[in-house]
Amino acid sequence: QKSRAHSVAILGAPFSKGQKRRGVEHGPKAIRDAGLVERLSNLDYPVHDFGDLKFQHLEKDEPFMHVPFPRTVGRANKLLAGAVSRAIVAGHTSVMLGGDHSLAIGSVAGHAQHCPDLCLIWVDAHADINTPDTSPSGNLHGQSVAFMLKELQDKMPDIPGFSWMKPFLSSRDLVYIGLRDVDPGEHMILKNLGIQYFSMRDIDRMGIQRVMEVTLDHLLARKQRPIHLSFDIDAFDPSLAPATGTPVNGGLTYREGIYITEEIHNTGLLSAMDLVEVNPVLAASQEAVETTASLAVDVIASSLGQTREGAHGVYQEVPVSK
Ligand code: B3U
Ligand code: MN
Ligand code: MN
Repeated sequence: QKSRAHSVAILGAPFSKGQKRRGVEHGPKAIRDAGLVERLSNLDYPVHDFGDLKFQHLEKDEPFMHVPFPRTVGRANKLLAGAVSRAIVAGHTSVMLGGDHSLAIGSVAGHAQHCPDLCLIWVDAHADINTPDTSPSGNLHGQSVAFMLKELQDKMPDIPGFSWMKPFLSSRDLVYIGLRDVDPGEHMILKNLGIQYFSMRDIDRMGIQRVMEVTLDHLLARKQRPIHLSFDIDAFDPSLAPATGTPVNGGLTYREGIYITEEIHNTGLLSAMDLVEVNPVLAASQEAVETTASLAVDVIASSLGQTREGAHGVYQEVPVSK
């Protein structure tokens, strides 16, 4: 097996101000309740659950343009960046449980502090690459990637709350998988910057096996480097992940999603990941919550080495009683 034996740090990020619906702050609890730590303990490295980050509530946080809660989101991400960065320095693979996808700003920024050559795989129905000027909603969870990209620096205004960070990622170091709801301004940016992406149509056409081959080749062919996986649960079809804020029909199948994470694990280069947008409050039933949260656990476990073919663990040979 190629994967380095590693310890895992779980960081809960109960935060929802990157968008306007309530409930996504309960994502970390739902994912833990679905048995995350227990499932990861079946893999062969230590798991440290560092609990939930405590985000501050800001009394005064006026919108910037039509962007709500800018200082609150900026402050939360600064805190998260510090926590992820410390987890990486301590030698852990960082697993951030969201919360909404604006948290990827801090998670990837914190990872990049110690792994400046990292690459980013963004699995999502959405591109989350709006700038405040292209965003139809103003919501920061639809703008996370725009904060990271060096090439968009001159398109991004100075948003209050974000002076702690500078763009750190090149557009060639990013690949999207699962897109099917992309705003016009986002499509312009994807095309303009020549960003590698695989929409659901591309997956239909090429198959997930080829998509992963091209993805990993695009990011790793020149050199091996740390991978950050940012996984939005709404990449899956809503029939599999109903408990999320902005479900979009025609998403990943279970097998496509797990194949993505198995392939990422098999590189041995996964260094940090996010699992975001599980919203237990928006689900129609408790069963819908459990389906979604248990899918999130499968995604995380598979990213960290759980295999569908099984594993023989401690066995060196077939045991026989004499
Ligand atoms: N692209 C839209 C919608 C959206 C983005 N991310 C989610 N929804 N989850 C926006 O608001 O930027
Ligand atoms: Mn997203
Ligand atoms: Mn999404």
